[in-house]
Amino acid sequence: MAEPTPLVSIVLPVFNEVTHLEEEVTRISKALDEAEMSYEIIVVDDGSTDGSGELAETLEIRVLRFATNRGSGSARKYGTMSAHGEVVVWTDVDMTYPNDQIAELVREMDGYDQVVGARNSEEGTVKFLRGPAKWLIRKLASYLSRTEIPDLNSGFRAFRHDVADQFLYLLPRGFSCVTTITMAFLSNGYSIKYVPIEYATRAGKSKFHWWNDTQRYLLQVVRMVLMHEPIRFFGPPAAILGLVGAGKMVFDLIDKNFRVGTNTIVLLGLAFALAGVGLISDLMVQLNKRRHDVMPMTLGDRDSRF
Ligand SMILES: Nc1nc2c(ncn2[C@@H]2O[C@H](COP(=O)(O)OP(=O)(O)OP(=O)(O)O)[C@@H](O)[C@H]2O)c(=O)[nH]1
Ligand SMILES: [Mg+2]
Repeated sequence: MAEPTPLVSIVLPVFNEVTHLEEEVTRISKALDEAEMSYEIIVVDDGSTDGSGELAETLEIRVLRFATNRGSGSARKYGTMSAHGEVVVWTDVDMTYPNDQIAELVREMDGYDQVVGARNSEEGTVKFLRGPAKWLIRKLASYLSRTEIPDLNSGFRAFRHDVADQFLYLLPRGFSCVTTITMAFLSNGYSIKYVPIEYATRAGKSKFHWWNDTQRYLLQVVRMVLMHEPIRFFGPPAAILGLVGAGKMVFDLIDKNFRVGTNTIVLLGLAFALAGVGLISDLMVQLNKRRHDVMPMTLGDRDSRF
C-alpha cells in the first residue's frame, strides 16, 4: 500500500543482512497492511557485500544504496531526509525488534513527539560487558537531561518527522545516533514516551564493536549535554571541589594558625576554573541557540495531525 505521501516512513539501515532482510520487510508490510496504516519502507544499504542491496531492489520498497560504507547513523539520517511520512520509524533488520508492532508504536504517539520501545533485558552482543556500560551511560544521560530514561539506545522508535528534521545535522555516523535523537528531543523540550517491548536474539552477524562503539556512546552523551546544558556537566565537580576547598580553608585557619595550605589553594583554584569554564560554555550555548519553530505535541493533537 505504498502511497506518495504516506503517514509512516520506516527507515531500515542495512549492512550485510541478506539472510533475513526479506523476512523483516514482509513482516513489516504485513503488519501495516493489516493495521490499514499508509506507509513506505526505505532500505538504506551501505555497500553490503552479501547481496543485501540487490535483494532489496527486487522488493516493492524504496532503496537508497551507497557505494561505500558510512555507518548506521548516516544511513538513518539520509533515510530520514528522504522520507515522506509525517512519522518516521527507525528499527533494525536483524529480527531483534518486534517489527510487527510498528502500528501500535505509532498509535502511542498521542501527546508525545517520540515513542521508544524500551527493552526490559539486554540481549545484545557482548551483553555482560555492554550491560554495565550502558547502565552507567543511561544514568548519566538521565541526570543530564533531568528525565528517567529506561532505554537510551533502543533502535526501535517512532517520532515526528518535522521535529526530527531540526536535529538531523547532529546525528553522528555510527550507532550512537539513536542516543543522539533521544537527547536532542529531551534537551529541546520535546516529549518521549517509553513502551515496554520484547527483544529477541539477533539473526546474522552483529556490526557492534563493544569497545569502540561504547566509547562513542559515552562521548556522544557528554557532547550532547555540553551542547545544551554545560552547567550540568561542569557544575557538580566545581561545587564539590569548592566545598572541600572551603572546608579545608576553615580547617587551615583554625588548626594551622592562619597558614593556608598549598593544596587548599589548588582545590579552590580548580573549583573557580571549572565554574568559569561552565559559565562561559553556558553563555556560548545561550548566545548560539538555534531557533526551533516546531510546536511540541499536545494531547488530542495526533488525530488532527495524522
Ligand atoms: N546502512 C548501514 N546499516 C548498518 C551498518 N552497521 C549496522 N547496520 C544496521 O543497523 C542495524 C543494527 O546493527 P547491529 O549490528 O544489529 O547493531 P546493534 O543492534 O547495536 O547490535 P546487536 O546487539 O549485535 O544486535 C542492523 O539493521 C544493521 O544491518 C552500517 O554500517 N550501515
Ligand atoms: Mg541489532
